[in-house]
Amino acid sequence: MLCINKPPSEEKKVSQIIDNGLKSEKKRLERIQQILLLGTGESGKTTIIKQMKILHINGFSEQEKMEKVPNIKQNIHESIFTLIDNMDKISPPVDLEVEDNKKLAQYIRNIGPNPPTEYTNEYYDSIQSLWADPGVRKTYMRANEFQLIDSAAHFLDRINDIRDADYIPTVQDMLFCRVMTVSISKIEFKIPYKGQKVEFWMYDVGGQRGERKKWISVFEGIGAILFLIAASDFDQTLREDGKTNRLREGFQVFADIFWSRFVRKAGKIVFLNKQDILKKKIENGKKIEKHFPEFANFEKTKNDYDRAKLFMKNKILEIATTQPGTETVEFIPGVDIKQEIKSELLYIHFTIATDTNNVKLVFNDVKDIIIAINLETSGLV
Ligand SMILES: Nc1nc2c(ncn2[C@@H]2O[C@H](COP(=O)(O)OP(=O)(O)O)[C@@H](O)[C@H]2O)c(=O)[nH]1
Ligand SMILES: [Mg+2]
Repeated sequence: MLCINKPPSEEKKVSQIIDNGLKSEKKRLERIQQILLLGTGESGKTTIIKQMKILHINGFSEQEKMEKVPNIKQNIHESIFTLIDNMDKISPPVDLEVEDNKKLAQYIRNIGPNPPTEYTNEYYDSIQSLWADPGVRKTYMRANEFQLIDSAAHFLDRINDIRDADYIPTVQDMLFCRVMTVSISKIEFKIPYKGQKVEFWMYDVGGQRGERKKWISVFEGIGAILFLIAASDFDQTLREDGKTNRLREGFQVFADIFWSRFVRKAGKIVFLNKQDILKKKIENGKKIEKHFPEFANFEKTKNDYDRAKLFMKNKILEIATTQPGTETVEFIPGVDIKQEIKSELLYIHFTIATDTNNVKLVFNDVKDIIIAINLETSGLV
């Protein structure tokens, strides 16, 4: 009897295609998903890295917490010194309201911008007295007129715990502790997805003007860019020059990245961050139209906070849909070849990077998007 290999039935073919598809998807999921965090200084990049450590690794060890104590104390000193130093420099100036505080303010001024070598009771008592002074509180409300770190109130409010010799930072303290990033660092973690463990590498960089030239060195192989803009920056100026509006700079840097040919294939996700501070500023009567006149007539029907959110989201969409025409690429010296730039999909989220639950929810969405983008760009879907 002759045995002939029968051609596979349609059904078998389909199941084979699905099998192959699943195998390839499985393979694709074995690929490392590389995410790059970008954004101007103090937009919240490092805080997102800390949240990944909390959510996907093992959080902070006792030792890691203890190592941050000097930085937290440094944050306290920088905060009180900046407040005291600026109260008579802003226009109109603000006075201390408690007479006895004047000599304490001088004592802090004499220490200078760097923390003291020894933290005495006199030092902590002085800070507590000064922070309670209504004049200092008024100066704090006008912090957009000078450069104050965002964690100032959090740590000045907690000075009673922090001055304790047995003080161990809480997770919240770890999230609020501000240390400027000057190098490029990477965090690795795995997330369960469709029965597999998908590996993520997330890169953190410095955001200040001088640091941005280093960004290009990490563009290679990046699947997604997570771009942070501090939405609360609308009434602040850049620490780098004390002049440029911080939010405008955030939008500008985003535009440069969005349309950069070096990261054309990477998925782009924007976090409009510091929503808690934005909301508080608006509730305190801070006006966006003072800095962005076009806000005055924007979507008058909504409440001011919702208007602000929509206004900023629209700004980003505007950037993403306003193609800067063609890009000139110099392939041969002296000969310009115009190259068409195509925009990719864009995802926008409103975030509070210091709120672990908020980041957990948002990142759950973001991770799906990143994996989907990665599957797409690898030509599978
Ligand atoms: N209240 C509040 N503070 C934030 C938020 N995101 C970041 N911060 C604080 O802002 C400061 C700068 O954040 P950081 O992550 O260091 O910014 P980076 O320069 O982009 O890395 C830190 O003190 C953070 O705790 C937020 O959404 N809300
Ligand atoms: Mg940083």
